[in-house]
Amino acid sequence: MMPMHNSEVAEQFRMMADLLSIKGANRFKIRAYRNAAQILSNLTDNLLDMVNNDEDLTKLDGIGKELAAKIEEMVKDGKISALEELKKEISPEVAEMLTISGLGPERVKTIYHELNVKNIAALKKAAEEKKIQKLSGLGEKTEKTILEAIKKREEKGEQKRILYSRAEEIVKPLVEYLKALEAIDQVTIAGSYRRRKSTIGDLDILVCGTDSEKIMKYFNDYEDVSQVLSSGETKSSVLLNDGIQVDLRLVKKENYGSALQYFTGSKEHSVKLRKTSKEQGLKINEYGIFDGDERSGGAEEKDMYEILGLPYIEPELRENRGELEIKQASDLPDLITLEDIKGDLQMHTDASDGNNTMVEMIEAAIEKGYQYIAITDHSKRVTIANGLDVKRVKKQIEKIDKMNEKYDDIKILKSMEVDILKDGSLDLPEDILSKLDIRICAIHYNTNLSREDQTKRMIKAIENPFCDIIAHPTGRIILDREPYAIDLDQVMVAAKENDCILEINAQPDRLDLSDQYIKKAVEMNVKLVISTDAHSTGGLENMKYGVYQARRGWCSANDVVNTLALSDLLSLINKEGSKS
Ligand code: DGT
Ligand code: ZN
Ligand code: CA
Ligand code: CA
Repeated sequence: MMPMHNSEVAEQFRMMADLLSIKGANRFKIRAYRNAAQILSNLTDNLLDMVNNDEDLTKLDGIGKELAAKIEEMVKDGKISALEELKKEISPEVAEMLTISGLGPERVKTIYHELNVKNIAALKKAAEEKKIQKLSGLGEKTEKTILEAIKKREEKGEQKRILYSRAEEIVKPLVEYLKALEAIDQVTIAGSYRRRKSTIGDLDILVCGTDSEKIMKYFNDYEDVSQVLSSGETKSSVLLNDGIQVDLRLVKKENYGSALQYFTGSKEHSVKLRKTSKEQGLKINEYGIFDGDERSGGAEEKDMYEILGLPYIEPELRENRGELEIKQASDLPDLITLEDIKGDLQMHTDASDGNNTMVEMIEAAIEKGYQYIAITDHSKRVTIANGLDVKRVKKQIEKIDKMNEKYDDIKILKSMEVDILKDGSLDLPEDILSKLDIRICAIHYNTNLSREDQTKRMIKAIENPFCDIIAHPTGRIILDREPYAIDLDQVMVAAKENDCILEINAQPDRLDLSDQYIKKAVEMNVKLVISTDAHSTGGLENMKYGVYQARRGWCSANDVVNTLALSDLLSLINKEGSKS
């Protein structure tokens, strides 16, 4: 269940004002939206809560009936129909021109209407062709400012990143396509994709093969390529239709290992590796590892580490976070794999906001070979997800008891995703919490508390003897929503002291905890769990993304509780139950 932030509503209002101003609408109307956006950004009450509690929104400064209705629409439907209509008329890309310094709504309006310039790329072209200076109210100086601003923006690399899971969808058919060509012997995706970063800037593909011309032409002809940026004998760069860049490099078989090491990165890791080799009087580059003029290796990637006396470093660890300071392979973590996972401890059914029935979720989990799952529907506070009140939780408990009688192959744990209320207390009473096998607690509302208050609230929940797991600890949505303000270092200390388990939420746009904090948790010996938070049977497949993230955080199987056999998991939880 995704909490709605005030800032999201404010953002929609701002967009509304921008588009209306480019359209040339009534300036009072435009100002009303801008004012409202400003007010909502600074509001301490949560709009979602207000709507859910049927509070009168018009009591807020600057919010009249019309805007109140739009806020409700946004909270309930996730969008504002008037804005959607407006976007059909004027694309948000037109509004993006407003972010170029020197351009306000008046000027964007003129450029759009006079030159039919609809995005920043077209704006740049028009400026280069000196068309902007001819427009009334613009002139040569503004044109120059615009061009400079666009160039600066390009240098800063306003490159859009995509989720790892999206990159995976792009990579699969592309790799198949490449492998189908006989002239290509070997294909590997390097770069951040191989390191399994949560987001990917561009894709870096290494191939080995015989006929350069043929291979490059074949790659450039791939049906999803929209533009060939550059193409030479050993490298070709293209843009795919959705704007993602792919760099293909053709390397010689004898250099494959060194090239793979080089193009896997990270840059910081490789810089450090080069320094290490220098200290030993050796030289490394994408063509191999050299002692003077003599090549000591590079056909295999492991050469690049072995010859330097280092253990092989898994790609997920190559971020220069201490991995190259470790000299013994046995001191590196034995990274967790998907096969280590024995169960899934967060999923929803149609009792709250899931799409599948309990039976469907159970059977899908059996299919995956799990020993156990926890059914974790939302508690009553999360009204928007049809959260369960005490009466419905009791029914759910009975239902799970029956399921356990019916299914021998799997244990279904009685659980709930219990909302952590604003004051840090839990959304269900103790007598019902005590009837559950395991309790997952999470923040969904009041996400804009101060850092101090949010931290206190979370720690209070962690100190509650009924809190076994904290789900999605920061609430981030990658590429979309920042984590709420919280001091995770303090949270982890509290988790450690109270034997509370922290979740690595495996949804590819959450991956919450982040890799850096997972690594800290591992160092502190805070227990972790990888859960899919599935809202459908298909959602159970996301487990692998959580595992990748855990590997990036240096996790071995024994850092993660859902690698335990059921009996061990239960005794761990029960030990916690008696912690206070
Ligand atoms: P991304 O694409 O932003 O998600 O991240 P990467 O790591 O894939 O970075 P990218 O695509 O710029 O470069 C791919 C790899 O090539 C990178 O991980 C390491 C290597 N590389 C690129 N530039 C340099 C460099 O200046 N020095 C070294 N040592 N390696 C580099
Ligand atoms: Zn949740
Ligand atoms: Ca890349
Ligand atoms: Ca690249």
